[in-house]
Amino acid sequence: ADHTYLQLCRYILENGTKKEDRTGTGTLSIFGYQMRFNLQEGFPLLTTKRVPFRLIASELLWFLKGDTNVRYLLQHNNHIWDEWGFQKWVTSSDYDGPDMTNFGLRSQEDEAFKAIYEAQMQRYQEKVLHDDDFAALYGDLGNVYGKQWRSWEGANGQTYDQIQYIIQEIKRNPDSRRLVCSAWSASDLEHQQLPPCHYAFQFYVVDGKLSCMFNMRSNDVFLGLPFNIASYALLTHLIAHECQLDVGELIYTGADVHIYSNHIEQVQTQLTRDPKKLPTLTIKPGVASIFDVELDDLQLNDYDPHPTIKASVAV
Ligand code: THF
Repeated sequence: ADHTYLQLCRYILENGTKKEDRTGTGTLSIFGYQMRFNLQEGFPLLTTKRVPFRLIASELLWFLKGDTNVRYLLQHNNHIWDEWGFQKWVTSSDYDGPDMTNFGLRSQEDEAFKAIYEAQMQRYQEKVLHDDDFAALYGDLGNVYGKQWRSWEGANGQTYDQIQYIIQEIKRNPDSRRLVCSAWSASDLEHQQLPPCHYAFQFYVVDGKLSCMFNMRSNDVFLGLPFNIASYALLTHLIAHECQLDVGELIYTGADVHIYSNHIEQVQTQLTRDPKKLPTLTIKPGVASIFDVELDDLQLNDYDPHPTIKASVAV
């Protein structure tokens, strides 16, 4: 997995074009790229830097519950979505603190501002955790993955559980070519904090093995992609487990695939490291439905990565 990933990093450094972006950070970007990971070779959690599996697992379980409120993530000490809920609060008329315009960039450039921002962020987290009304308003990220996957709203007002449909179909008709889940909704774009980056995925069954292809419209290669690969690998393992199949291949298809300009040094450091043996994943036997899986049911074995490499997320 590391080799395939590092090859993409090298390709972007050599062939990427400087491109401005929504966040104002600037990127090196390419358009269109595919990677394949054989899930029989191990669980594709990168070893050339430490990738926090606990955060990937709690985020995926959050999606699978159909939850869209960051309260669940905060309760599991997972902060990867905080900035998006925070943004919703500080741009609302309820917000009464110091000006937070463009907080993502400013907190990286201005130490004094960073301290003020962190105090407000802490206030935000406390309120989401302990104030139900606040959490309902500003912890909820709207129509993000959990909603789209588990309770897609049709034009007729009915809701559709795309994950349940996929599982039923795999059991009933594994040859199906409709094992698709879409998170992209044209009619939702104006209400979404952040339209889905991984916007669709599809399963495929052959020779008793379950494969998955996922599509990304936009991909932050240094921070996001290692999470995305592991997350879809975990989803494939969970669905295979429930359908009593082995795991096959994980296929990634990316469109605007980019390295943020403030991640280049980190990528270069990672490129100097030698990949190690991949870990393996065990799912506790006896968990019948993927909707009942808890964090403790998932065990990652023999993960011995190179150290963490720190970087700031663009908001
Ligand atoms: N926005 C951007 N700019 N990049 C993304 O990867 C991204 N996501 C989600 C939504 N918007 C995005 C959020 N996913 C980290 C990882 C995944 C994220 C957001 C942040 C991150 O900072 N990871 C750190 C560890 C963080 C920690 O320990 O708390 C890391 O080193 O991996 C793409 O889905």
